[in-house]
Amino acid sequence: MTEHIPQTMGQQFGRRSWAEPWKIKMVEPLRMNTREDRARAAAEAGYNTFLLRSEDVYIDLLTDSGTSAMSDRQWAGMMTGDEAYAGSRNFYNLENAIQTYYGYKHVVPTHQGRGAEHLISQAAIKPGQFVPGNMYFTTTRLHQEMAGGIFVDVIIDEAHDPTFLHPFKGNIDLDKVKALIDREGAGKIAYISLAGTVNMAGGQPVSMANVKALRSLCDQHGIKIYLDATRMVENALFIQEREEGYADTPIAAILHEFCGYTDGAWMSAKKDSLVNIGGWLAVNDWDLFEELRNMVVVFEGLHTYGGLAGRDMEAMAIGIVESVQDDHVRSRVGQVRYLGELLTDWGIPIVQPVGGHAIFLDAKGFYPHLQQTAFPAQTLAAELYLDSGIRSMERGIVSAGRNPKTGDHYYPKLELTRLTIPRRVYTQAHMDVVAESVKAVYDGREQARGLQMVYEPRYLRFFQARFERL
Ligand code: P71
Repeated sequence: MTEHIPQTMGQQFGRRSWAEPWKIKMVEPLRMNTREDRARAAAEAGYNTFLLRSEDVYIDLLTDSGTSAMSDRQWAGMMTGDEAYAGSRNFYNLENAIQTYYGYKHVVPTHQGRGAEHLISQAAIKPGQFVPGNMYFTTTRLHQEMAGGIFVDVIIDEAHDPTFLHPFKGNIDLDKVKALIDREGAGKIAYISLAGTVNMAGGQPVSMANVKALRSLCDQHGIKIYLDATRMVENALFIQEREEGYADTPIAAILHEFCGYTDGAWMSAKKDSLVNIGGWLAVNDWDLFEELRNMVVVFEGLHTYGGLAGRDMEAMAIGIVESVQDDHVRSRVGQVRYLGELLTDWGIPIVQPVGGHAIFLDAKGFYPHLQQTAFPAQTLAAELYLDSGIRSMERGIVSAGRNPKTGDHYYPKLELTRLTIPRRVYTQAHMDVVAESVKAVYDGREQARGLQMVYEPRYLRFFQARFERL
């Protein structure tokens, strides 16, 4: 692990400039189309950005998941893939990287994050048990519900207010957890589902003090904590920058300490770990591990590949090491902030403070004249695509889905459109294009009429729903 934090040239001399700690070796051409092309493509896609062909997209900010550029080292590692059915050398490299940097004892590879969510939910939730979490993530909550769990939101109230400035807006409100324990008893709680940089709250971090306090509360009641470590590296940067006592602690050490307060973690390595596919589940308890290792052969593949090729596991092992380098994390989050600062300077409503992986546009702030049932965030995503071929993602009422009992829409307080920045893919000039496009859509905000949903699938409707313009 790194002993000291490497400084960029700018930092060494106290200048404001910073830059990526890499240069570009291979490029992929982008396609630019016309407004007419985009109008046709948007209508064909039912105004759902998930249904667009990527060929019709200019700058793709749908997600930071699986969209990173791999390094030359990772590509070289791909060539050393040991494609044995059992006991691949690359599995042991991956296991070693997870044990070293995340600190958990026992590792189960999975094809991606939701594969791991499925296993932990089935193994650790008994039907009727509560699963308190710091806000929810779509796939996480669905797997918990499919295992018979009842999700309870225990994030601090401030997280639901897009303009409230709080350094650790992802924190758990311990009083909410205590109240649940008092009301239901600790035995009715499956585990605490804790996420680093809470995605749906705008990529907001959890403080070290919060996880420490949570650990001691859970110890008093014998409750386990499992961590969604998907963007925990980015969370570590916020701790380094904002929490007293961590300014000189390397990202790798902060990550290791944080994970040490939890009993295990699941991971979508498609984010922090700089790979196009992969995930894992890791726990400290041997008995739980035995159960998970047994289940993985039913749903994913043998416990030494979990649905992945050997080469994928090698790329992940190398990606983990690259992902915890301080200069990498700083430039990654720095690029997100650069875009955030442009938009903030122009008075465009975005979730504040800017989080780690994306800018979240506040669609209610864009379209105060639209009812939530006219899908403001979906409308904004469609308008951005029409303006300049930028693909974003709805994170509002469509994503929130319906209450399975009553069939009513959930009405989330946050109605957001996410501009998600892939890692090591776009340049600062691309961010300028994005900012100007957002501004153009903001300037034309009064013309927006909203959308109506004309097709609604049963599960995770946001992926495949279709809309028409009102
Ligand atoms: C993101 C994704 C990918 C995604 C998933 C569902 C709908 C739309 C987009 C995936 C996450 C995540 C967190 C915190 C678990 C997963 C699942 N995020 N936890 O943000 O952000 O991982 O996609 O590898 O199965 O675009 P998986």
